[in-house]
Amino acid sequence: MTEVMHSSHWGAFRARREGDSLKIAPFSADPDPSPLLGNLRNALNHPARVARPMVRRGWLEKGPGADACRGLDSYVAVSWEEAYALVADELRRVGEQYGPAAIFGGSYGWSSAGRFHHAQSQVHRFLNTVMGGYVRSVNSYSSGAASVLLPHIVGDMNEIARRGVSWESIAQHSEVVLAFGGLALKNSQVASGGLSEHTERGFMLQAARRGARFISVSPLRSDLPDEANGEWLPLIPGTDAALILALLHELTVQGLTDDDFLARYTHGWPQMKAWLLGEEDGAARDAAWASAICGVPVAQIRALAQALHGRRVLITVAHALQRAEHGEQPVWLGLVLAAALGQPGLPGGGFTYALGALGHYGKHHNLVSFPALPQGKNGIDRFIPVARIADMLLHPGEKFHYNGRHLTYPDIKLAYWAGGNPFHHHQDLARLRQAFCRLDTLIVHENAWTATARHADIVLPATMTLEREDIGGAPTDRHLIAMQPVATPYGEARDDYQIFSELARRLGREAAFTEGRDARGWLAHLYGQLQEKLAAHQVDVPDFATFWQQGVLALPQLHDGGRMMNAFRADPAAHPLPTPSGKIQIYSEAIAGFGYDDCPGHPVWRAPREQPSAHCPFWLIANQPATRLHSQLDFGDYSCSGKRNGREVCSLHPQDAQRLGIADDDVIELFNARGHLLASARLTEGIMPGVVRLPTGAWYDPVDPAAARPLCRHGNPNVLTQDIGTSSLAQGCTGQITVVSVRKFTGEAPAVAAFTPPQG
Ligand SMILES: Nc1nc2c(c(=O)[nH]1)N[C@H]1C(S)=C(S)[C@@H](COP(=O)(O)OP(=O)(O)OC[C@H]3O[C@@H](n4cnc5c(=O)[nH]c(N)nc54)[C@H](O)[C@@H]3O)O[C@H]1N2
Ligand SMILES: Nc1nc2c(c(=O)[nH]1)N[C@H]1C(S)=C(S)[C@@H](COP(=O)(O)OP(=O)(O)OC[C@H]3O[C@@H](n4cnc5c(=O)[nH]c(N)nc54)[C@H](O)[C@@H]3O)O[C@H]1N2
Ligand SMILES: [Mo]
Repeated sequence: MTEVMHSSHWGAFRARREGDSLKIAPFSADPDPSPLLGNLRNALNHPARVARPMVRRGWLEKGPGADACRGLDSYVAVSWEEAYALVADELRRVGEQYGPAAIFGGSYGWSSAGRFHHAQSQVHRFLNTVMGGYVRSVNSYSSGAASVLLPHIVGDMNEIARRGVSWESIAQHSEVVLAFGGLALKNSQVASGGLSEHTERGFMLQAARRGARFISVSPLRSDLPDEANGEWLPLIPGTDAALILALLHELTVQGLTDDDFLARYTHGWPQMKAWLLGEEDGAARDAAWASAICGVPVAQIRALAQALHGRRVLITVAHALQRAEHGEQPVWLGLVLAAALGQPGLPGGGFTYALGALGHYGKHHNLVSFPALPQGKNGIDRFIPVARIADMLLHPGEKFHYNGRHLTYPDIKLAYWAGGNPFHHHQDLARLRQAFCRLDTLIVHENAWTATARHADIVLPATMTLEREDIGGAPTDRHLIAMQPVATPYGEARDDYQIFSELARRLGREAAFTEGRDARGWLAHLYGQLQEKLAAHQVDVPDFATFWQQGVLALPQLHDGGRMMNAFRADPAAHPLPTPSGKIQIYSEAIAGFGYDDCPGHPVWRAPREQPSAHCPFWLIANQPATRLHSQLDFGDYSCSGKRNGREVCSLHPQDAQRLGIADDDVIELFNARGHLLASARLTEGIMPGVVRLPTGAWYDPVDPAAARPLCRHGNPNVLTQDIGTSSLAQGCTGQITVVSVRKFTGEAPAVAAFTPPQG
């Protein structure tokens, strides 16, 4: 078969089919291609793919309704004709009986890189144009706390993340890069919509060669690549806020704060300073106080404060830190620390959010972005913060706090999911199962038999990206990619668009949904819009047919990284920040006015409700996996190469292992009040004692899904994590850290069955 151009969230590539496997060559302009491409090699015909429409037996026999059998039941294969009829009838029933406010269409998830077949965009457009709307979810699992907090205190998150300080500027100007949560290259290999050039490694090398000092504050040494030639400052998970408060205290008492900057560009430093010094409550937030909380020695805290003074310092705070209870605090404090050092708006200095967490950040923006599929109008104005899904389903009608509002959970009867995997992304999976059991109906479009598909009532087989035409592109990637198909659909799989078009027809709304276009028609239409937008800037690009044949289009970019803060520093009166004071809000009257004890008017330290104890002595870090994107293609070659005997690998310190009688490669059990799991032990000095690390993304594989404390034999950390919000302000996801107990597993370990499809 001929070679085609294609793209994924982890990179552009050329592909050719050879028998059952794919030959993949990374995009020629990519200086540091991602090994994640290896997961595509064996994906097309993997037995874990969904081959036919399937309906859960209990739902088929008893009809819609709450059912505790979800996750336990068998499936019945049906024809597409029957499947369409069942879905259309059920949508009609729920729409007529309860209205669109009983449909949850949040459908959170990353789906695939193509911008037209992007499954969330498809399901949202379908529910808007055909059903009149749906209850949506807001914010993300990625940055739930930061995206709500930052507009109160500095401005839109994008301006200090995607449009923050550029890697070029760091390579040229930064003297100290203080990275809370590190700058792991495993993370920057990924960007939503794709990235054609992986450049972070090169930029870090360049900066380090010039003499820039990288300091990674993290429980894991591997969060800073060797190229950065940096230092590792280990701290106890979840305690960065205490450390930063002590740094601020030290700078203050040593007279090392930039008081001119604080006076001119910030609001509320006096309140903050008084609190740091303990003027109100007699409790100084000094190095001794913080050391007892974060485990960093007093002398090291003092030395770090000194090292930050008088230098060009860039501070970055990884998404990970805010994916924890009170996750708002380290983000706010990172900004305050940069301000106290007088750095925001200087080349290579200041605060940039989540640098390196994704391949988007620190990059340049395209002059114009590829247009998104229009979503239509949602007639329902009800929403939840995305990670409150189980609360919503378990507590309809109950009130909750969010960003100054007192909202009510809607009463949902039907959830429609395409392109996401809640049994990957959500916390406390036993509780999530109970929540999904309350629904009348769960409809899922999937490529593969994920745990979410296994809890659904109707599973419709969706094509995967390699089986259809699309256009891949991200606002921060200068290449637009024609994603040409390399295979025909697996089994009876159909495109999400094709499925929704047929459902729309049966519900009498075909024209509203399709606007008379097929998939190719939409690609040409969206490309035409891009062409028009570029023409308005006097940029000519080839017509669609030529682009399609070329496979790649280079787009013009802006080089305006850090533009908001640079303009503000240059002239704060002419370019105020979009905050109430027009300045950096070290104190926020708006947040104070909400009256939340878990997120008061200036940043603070608040201890988490669960902490290590004799019962659960370890912190578990459940971070992003190095060998895949979330749970996508967990059955792929590269992902499987990172497992041992099919189980996910959990890292722990040799001291802890010795005490527990655990050797490298042993099967170990992690457990707490919510569940337990099996994993393979890996001993490493690169982790703090008292901390274990198990990445996310191993497909949830419970021995008994209905158990009160299920056992996942594959190693999915979300069987253990806590399902609580970051605070009343943002209600973000808190899955990154949780407390657990660890022991060696004795006896016969059950074989992993995650990739074996259910009976049907
Ligand atoms: N404990 C813990 N949990 C976490 C995190 C953490 O740090 N710790 N991180 C969180 C974060 S940041 C995120 S973003 C989430 C990610 O959570 P998700 O985005 O839900 O994870 P993915 O595995 O990317 O799920 C995408 C799903 O879409 C399917 N898919 C791909 N292409 C298509 C398509 O074309 N059509 C259809 N219908 N389906 C398709 C894939 O098979 C896959 O199952 O996880 C969160 N969960
Ligand atoms: N390979 C790969 N890359 C990815 C993804 C993936 O699934 N796979 N997912 C992408 C997505 S959607 C997102 S949102 C980003 C997420 O970006 P992040 O959330 O920043 O990524 P994580 O790997 O979860 O966490 C980064 C590091 O923070 C450290 N850390 C954890 N807790 C603490 C703490 O309390 N304090 C400090 N100082 N450090 C801590 C951990 O050691 C961890 O390795 O990653 C993106 N990149
Ligand atoms: Mo994310």
